[in-house]
Amino acid sequence: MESRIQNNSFISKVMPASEAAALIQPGMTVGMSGFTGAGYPKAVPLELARVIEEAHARGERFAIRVLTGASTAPELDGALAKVGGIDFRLPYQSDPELRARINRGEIEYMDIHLGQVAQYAWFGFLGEIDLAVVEVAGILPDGRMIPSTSVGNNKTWLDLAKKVIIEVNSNQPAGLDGMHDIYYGTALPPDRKPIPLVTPGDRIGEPYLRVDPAKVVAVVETHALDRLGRFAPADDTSARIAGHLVEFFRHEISRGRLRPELLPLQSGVGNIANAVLTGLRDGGFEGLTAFTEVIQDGMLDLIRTDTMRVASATALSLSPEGVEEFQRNIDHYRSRIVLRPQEMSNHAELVRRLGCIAINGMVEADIYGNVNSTHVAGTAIINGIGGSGDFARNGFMSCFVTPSTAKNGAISCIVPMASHVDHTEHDVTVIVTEQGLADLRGLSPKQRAKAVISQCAHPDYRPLLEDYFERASRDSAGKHTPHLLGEALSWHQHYMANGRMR
Ligand code: 0RQ
Repeated sequence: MESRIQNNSFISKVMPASEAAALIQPGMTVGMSGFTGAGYPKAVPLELARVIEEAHARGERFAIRVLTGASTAPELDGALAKVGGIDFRLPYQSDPELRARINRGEIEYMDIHLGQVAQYAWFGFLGEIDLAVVEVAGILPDGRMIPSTSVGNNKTWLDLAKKVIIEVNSNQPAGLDGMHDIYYGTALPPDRKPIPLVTPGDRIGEPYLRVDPAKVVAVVETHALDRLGRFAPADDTSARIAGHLVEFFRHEISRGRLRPELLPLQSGVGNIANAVLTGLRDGGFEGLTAFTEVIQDGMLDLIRTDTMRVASATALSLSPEGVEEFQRNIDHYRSRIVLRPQEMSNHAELVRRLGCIAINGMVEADIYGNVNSTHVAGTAIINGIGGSGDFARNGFMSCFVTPSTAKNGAISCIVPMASHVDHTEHDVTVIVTEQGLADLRGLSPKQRAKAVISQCAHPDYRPLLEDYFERASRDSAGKHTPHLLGEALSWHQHYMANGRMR
């Protein structure tokens, strides 16, 4: 383990996780590492949950504000939520325990674009950051740190926090050294300069994270795996969605609007996004690039097979088999993968300059192309907007994918009016379900409605949507975006009352 902590000042601060956790006080705002189940602290939050539980047993109030990169794992979000230890949380979560408490109204959760978290912290919008708890893969003799399997907001937490706890995880591969690119050239308005990145693989910073050693109050050694998810094998629905997109890309190439190597891909989380990447591999594409947030198994496979030349992201989110493959060929992946802070991976300036093709999952879309990525029936959050908005608004084109129905057909994912809007009709260019693909570019609202209903709706719901649109077009007060306001959300109401939309 000594070899992972090569700086004497850091060695002198090594202590058990329980002692480090005791440094965290009620009411603190704590910036933690972690992005889509990778690179989160694995020991201190668990010990903190124990401290909080004991405090509650004594009748003392103890909760903190938790800021992260994105979702973490049961050892962090799950453990702290379970003991009532989180007052406020941002920006993205996927833990069942945390989600349940947010939806019961017990935890305040701010759902915010992942690309904006760091600048909000720097602007002072999130208050003071009392403490950072950050996992790294190692500490160099000069005190710089080798980042872990995610970078997320770590640079910002380390820079802004008053005190810092470092977890050094010797289970993370040593070969991560050299894979990261930490850009220290950010500034606040009005002093910002252009970010000098013009292709996805550019390295514009340095491979290591810096921290003021005087702020480091504890170093904790761990040896634990990231949360490793599994992906469902592509089924007929996801394969059909992938097929429609691949056909669309081919069509765009034939019309001269895309090159054969496409443009840098951004691919969201989830099984369908993963299946689309597999579809691209099988579709014979070559020389692809990615400028995205998360590298899932599907993208790793594209890199392994040389279908993809280079991928920029802020985190890896792999299955156990994916991790095995990553570690086995880490030198190959280090020459193809760049991991950056999420303020860079999701930066509006860069996404727009590179012209990313954004592909993200969604909960529902309405007939006019407004997309709900986050809330069931408008009120219960699933995960959060994540980075989908950073890419949807700023990318070259923005594709949203979903099966046409959910819950065994009880729900139509194409509805008259979205019950919550994360991506407005102005930011959505393509909607895809297993039924087909609606290309919304250059269309007015009524033209979009016809395309979405005819191409994307499930046959069980299509006649109902046609009927709604026809009556709205006749009876709506305004005829630009026709709606029957008393009826627009009735499908959701029906679902809440009867467990099905029809
Ligand atoms: O619930 O598992 O209980 O059955 O939502 O749905 O079809 O498995 O799809 O895994 O691709 O997730 C939008 C959640 C889709 C994801 C969302 C229910 C459905 C199921 C999951 P069950 P699927 P996916 C970059 C980009 C926002 C963040 C983002 C997401 C569950 O894509 O979180 O894009 N996106 N980040 O049954 C009620 C509907 C429903 C529905 C699906 N209309 N009504 N429930 N479900 N449609 C990455 C990051 O930012 C980190």
